[in-house]
Amino acid sequence: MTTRTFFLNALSVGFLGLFAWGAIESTGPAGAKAAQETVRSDLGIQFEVPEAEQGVLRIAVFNSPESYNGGDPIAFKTVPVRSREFVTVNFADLKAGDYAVKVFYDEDRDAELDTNVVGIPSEAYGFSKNARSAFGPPDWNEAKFEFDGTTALRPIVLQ
Ligand SMILES: [Ca+2]
Repeated sequence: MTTRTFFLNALSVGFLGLFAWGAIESTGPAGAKAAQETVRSDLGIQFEVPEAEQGVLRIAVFNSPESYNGGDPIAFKTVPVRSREFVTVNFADLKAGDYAVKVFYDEDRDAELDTNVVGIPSEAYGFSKNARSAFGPPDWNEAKFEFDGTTALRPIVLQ
């Protein structure tokens, strides 16, 4: 195996692992209970969607490095997008703390981040803080942001 092949395989695994939550059924926040505390908070995430046609945005919110690195998100949503547009998705009742967001635009609605033959994503994706890494997905420290538990709007540009 050449160094290049190894690198590309590692990159592919990194992306697939990081977006593995995409197949989770969109039934609301993970572990959500019917009765919630009365404190209202609202984390809005605004997306600039490229070349949208019939796909869906699959958005996941993580609150720890462990959940971010292949664990379950604390909240996730699936949002249909039918035209090129700005889309704002709100996540309610998140406590103050550090969060990171992953999103991809699932054009073919197969619940997976499609990749090309060398493992590079062929569907648009993004991370909070618009974190980017030249060598695969950005890590938690690059994508995390502090949410104060009231209201906030975080823009993410999909690329
Ligand atoms: Ca897909």
